[in-house]
Amino acid sequence: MPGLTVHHLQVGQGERIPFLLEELEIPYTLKLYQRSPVLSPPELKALHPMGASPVLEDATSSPDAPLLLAESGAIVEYIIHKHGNGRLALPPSHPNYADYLYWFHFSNSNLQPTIFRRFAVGSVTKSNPEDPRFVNVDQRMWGVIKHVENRLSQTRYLAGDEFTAADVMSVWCFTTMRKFAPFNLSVYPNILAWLKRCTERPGYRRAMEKGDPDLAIEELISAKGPGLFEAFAKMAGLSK
Ligand SMILES: N[C@@H](CCC(=O)N[C@@H](CS)C(=O)NCC(=O)O)C(=O)O
Repeated sequence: MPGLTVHHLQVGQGERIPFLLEELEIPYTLKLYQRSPVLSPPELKALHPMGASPVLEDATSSPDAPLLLAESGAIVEYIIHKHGNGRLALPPSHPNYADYLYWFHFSNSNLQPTIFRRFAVGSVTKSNPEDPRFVNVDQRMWGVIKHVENRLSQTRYLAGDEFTAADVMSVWCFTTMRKFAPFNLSVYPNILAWLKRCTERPGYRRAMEKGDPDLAIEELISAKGPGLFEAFAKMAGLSK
């Protein structure tokens, strides 16, 4: 039956989409791709001009010409409003609407780029604590992490007391993303407790079982974080 197909490059941010769909209990087909050896394989590159994961294919309206949508934030909003009756989003009438928007967008617009910039500059500068280029990105990243920690010391979830799509967007930055850009969460107890709450959810468990069964959730949510993605470590010259 034509419906939704999620194209997911394993060990990556595409995991957000099965997570959302499981939470919303919307049926979908999951098409998995393996990194080759780090980036997208040719068949995923051919799917969309950006060649990246996730990509959503929606054949519900026109089975012969399915819609293809990339960008995880856009996909999450599309699914919620087109197929989910607005569930897991907060509406403008909700007192936490602005918080919801802020934290939803924070993930891809601030958190993720800041973490990855610190990793990239760290690779070039050998994370030299006396190199101002590294000091700048390092301080910025810990500032952003502290900002999330402060938020979660006040609220159970990012947008407030309810679990929302803002959490769906952000969890991966603290879990699977650390396989590429490691950082330690030992002194961030509120982030660790939030990660535990989010990843205990049956929707997350089902999504990871289907999409990335080889990832150990206990490692992803540990303070130390998971081990590096091997092919990426090799490429970045980090393997022993
Ligand atoms: N901003 C995009 C980023 C997509 C992206 O870079 N995805 C990574 C997976 S973590 C990817 O496909 N990398 C492989 C490649 O670019 O070849 C989103 O949120 O969907």
